[in-house]
Amino acid sequence: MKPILYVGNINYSSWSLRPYIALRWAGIDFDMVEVNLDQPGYGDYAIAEILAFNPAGKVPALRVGAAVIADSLAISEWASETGSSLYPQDPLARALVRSAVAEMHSGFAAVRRDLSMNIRRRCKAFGLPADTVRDIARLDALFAGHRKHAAEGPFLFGQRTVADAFFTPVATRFRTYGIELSADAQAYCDTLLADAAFLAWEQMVLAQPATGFSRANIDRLYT
Ligand SMILES: N[C@@H](CCC(=O)N[C@@H](CS)C(=O)NCC(=O)O)C(=O)O
Repeated sequence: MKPILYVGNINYSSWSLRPYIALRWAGIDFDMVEVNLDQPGYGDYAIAEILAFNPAGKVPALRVGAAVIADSLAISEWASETGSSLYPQDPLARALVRSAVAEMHSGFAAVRRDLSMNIRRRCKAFGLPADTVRDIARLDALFAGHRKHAAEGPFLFGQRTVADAFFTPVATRFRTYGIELSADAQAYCDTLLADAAFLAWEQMVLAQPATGFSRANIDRLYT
């Protein structure tokens, strides 16, 4: 049986997009099941449909045989170790990739709070608080700072790595809310948004009816 990736609403679930990209890039054949997060239990990790496969009550989760890997980073690591590697060979380069991934996985709370992923949407954010402006500046510096690898390829560390899978949702947030970036950071985001794996996800989003999300304020911000 193929692994099954359980994801949240694909227009909104930034956590879900990351392992989808990593699995695709690693060349893993998998099925995907989308769970509607806009239902009772959301926010309390108590959606019954999710609890049926992940006792932590969260998506994404990857079922591999009898096992369930229940975290976007753990799934991406599994993809990289099972399929084509998504890390460079050199230990120091690997550490730098992991450092960028860890910074995303455990940080940028203000960007997550104020620039919710909404792939379909285009608007202009205004009046962003200082912590969000700081997060955006740090992401811009992180993106632009790694462009020294540009000679080896257009991704953050040249070739595709788990870091790029983790920053793809951020690139959609910046596009959705019209965030202005430095030229190098913008070029990097453009690379992520032109990638075939992301475009396949975006096609799935655009093929769905545009429904809102009643259990969060994401559709009401900046209108
Ligand atoms: N650390 C986890 C976080 C996953 C997570 O927070 N998922 C949210 C998606 S919005 C969720 O499942 N929420 C369900 C709920 O709030 O009830 C990962 O990276 O996979």
